Amino acid sequence: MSSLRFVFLFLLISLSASAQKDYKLWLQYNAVKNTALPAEYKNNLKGIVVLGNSETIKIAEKELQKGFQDMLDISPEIKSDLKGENNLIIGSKSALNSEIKNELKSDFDKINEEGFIIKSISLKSKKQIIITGKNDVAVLYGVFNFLRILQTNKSTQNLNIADSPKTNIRILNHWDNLDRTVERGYAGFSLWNWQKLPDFIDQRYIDYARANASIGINGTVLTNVNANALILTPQYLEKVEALANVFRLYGIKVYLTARFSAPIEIGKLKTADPKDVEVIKWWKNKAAEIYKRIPDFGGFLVKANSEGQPGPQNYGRDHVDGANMLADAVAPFGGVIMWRAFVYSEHDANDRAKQAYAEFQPYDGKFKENVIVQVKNGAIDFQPREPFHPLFGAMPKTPLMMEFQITQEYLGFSTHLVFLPKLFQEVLESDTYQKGKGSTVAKVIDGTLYPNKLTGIAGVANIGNDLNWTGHPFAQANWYGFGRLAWNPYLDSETIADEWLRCTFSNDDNFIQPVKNIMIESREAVVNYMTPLGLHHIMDTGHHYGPGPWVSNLSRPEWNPTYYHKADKNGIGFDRSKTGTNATAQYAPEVEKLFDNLETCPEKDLLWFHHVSWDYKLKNGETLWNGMALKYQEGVNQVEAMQNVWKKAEKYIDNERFHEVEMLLEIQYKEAKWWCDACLLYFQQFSGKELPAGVEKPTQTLDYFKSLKFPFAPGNG
Ligand code: GCV
Repeated sequence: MSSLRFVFLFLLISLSASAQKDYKLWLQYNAVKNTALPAEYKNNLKGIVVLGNSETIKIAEKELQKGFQDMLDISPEIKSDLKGENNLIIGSKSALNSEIKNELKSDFDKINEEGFIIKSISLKSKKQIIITGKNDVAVLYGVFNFLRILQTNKSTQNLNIADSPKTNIRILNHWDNLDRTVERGYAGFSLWNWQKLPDFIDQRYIDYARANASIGINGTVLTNVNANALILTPQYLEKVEALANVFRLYGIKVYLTARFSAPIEIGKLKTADPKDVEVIKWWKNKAAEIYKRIPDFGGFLVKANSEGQPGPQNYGRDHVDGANMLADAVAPFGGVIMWRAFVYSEHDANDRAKQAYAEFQPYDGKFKENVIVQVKNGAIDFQPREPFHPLFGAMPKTPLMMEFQITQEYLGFSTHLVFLPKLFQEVLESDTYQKGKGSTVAKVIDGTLYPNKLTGIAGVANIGNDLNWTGHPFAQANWYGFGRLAWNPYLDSETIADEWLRCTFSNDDNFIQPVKNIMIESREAVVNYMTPLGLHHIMDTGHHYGPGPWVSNLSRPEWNPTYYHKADKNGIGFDRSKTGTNATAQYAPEVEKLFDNLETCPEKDLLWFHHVSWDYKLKNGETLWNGMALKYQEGVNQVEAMQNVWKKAEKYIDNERFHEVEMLLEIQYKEAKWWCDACLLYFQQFSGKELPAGVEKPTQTLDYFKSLKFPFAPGNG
């Protein structure tokens, strides 16, 4: 072979090896180098005892084999009997003998249906490790958790873990269209290859299910909330069934979005009125048809009477009528309706932030018991920072589920490194005070505050068919972190970052510490360079790419950034206090008081709740104008600092991912500067003040920034 060809081949092989790293997400199973673990296992582990033979148990068995092989370079024997000691036993409760069941009695009492036990036990004086749960999927969750212990370099001595998910529905919402475009998707096209389904099962479907199971996600809505009724036709249901068959083995239920007008569009009815008997019958039959194919079908997610989507109000009915009609259709099969509270009207000029609460709160207690209302984390729309949605805690008789956005529609697409669990944690920890101090959003979501049977967390997926799934290597952490928080909404984002880095890159502390710091700081950085001090919704129109605080010409008032920042000569910010729209009154009195008073309102939310003069003194003594300008600059500086830290990471990880992140950080820096310059130049027109010392001069004129057009920016549904 000529040396040139050899070099070429070598390059190809090493390239594909690194590309695989990107693809493997947090399931790298890197060799465990720096602990006594390999020795401990090589010498001691006698075999894996597999009890049960379902497909799911086989998946668990294979996963363990792979983990041991890749991480510890051992291939323990697979056995079905319990002879000898130092075995690793896996199997669900029903497959265990009475001696083990007795040994674990109190542990089983501690877990719910999906929970798992990982425990070092002694059977007839012989030491064993057991991974079990009340069903096979729970065992699979336990296996992934056990492997994570190895991946993160923790000890496996004296294991004693009993862990259960705190929410029932832990679900990804894919805003995927049938033509494979993804609304607000920045990682390529949809994973679902409808054209080749049902006969062609892409390996990606299996890998997707495996990744989700590894973090406890148990549901997926395959289609966009801006729905297409065609998905409910037999032609497509056959394809959905094929996906459900793959996902089921990993404990993942399939859900679909229901277009409210489907009875007209595909059912040839004249109306979709939820009180019409033919319509009611049509949905009942449709549900029966779906459940015949997919007995464990999860149910429907519905966006109704929102942003042009049809709904019950088209027929003079309300959200309760619509949701309950669908709830009746799926109830006989155990299905659930997730009804979205993301509603706002162009006919209400007062304050968009108040509308979902105003419309939904009075419905408390009126929904059927298999309806759960899905509420976005904040009252506007997935901004870099929003105070928690006032509906949380305000509907005690209605199950509410959280909707987070994992895809970064308003946070730099898949180009910016932003670790979202930090944002998610901030929301979950927020105290609603609805039942006194300590009534956190997390407690509303997991049913602790008001005991609801249904609980859940949804995340708008950031997954596409890009090689690395999520566009940015670090956006994988947001998928991972979402899953971990859906399982346990009380987890700390720093712990999640630590786990993810170890599982994805390396256990070397010299790498972990600085890079974890980048992740933790990244959310505040994006707030600073896009929307500091409570600013919101000042992005450009349609695609939402880049700054557009000047936009004021859109047909609906509440689509215009000027509606939100209200900058004028006197100051800036949306007055939602008593002197303004009184949106603060939608919160519990303690929170209302806090937000309403300029003195006590947290500065991070200042301009969300108050219109403040340019000379207003911030807590650090700066005027609002200077403080705002310095915050924008701080955001840019933070990205620069992230770049500097990342440069030092080169020696710890593979070239490909290192360079990908390096290039992306460079774009992030440029875009941070773009946001900073464009916003400051624009707001400066109103403040009439110079930029303070420490803020770099803008690189272009305001006219230049205003002239930028991006007709093909991705994700624009
Ligand atoms: C799926 C925002 C997004 C839309 C999205 C909508 C929603 O308005 O820009 O793309 O539509 O939220 O959550 O329904």
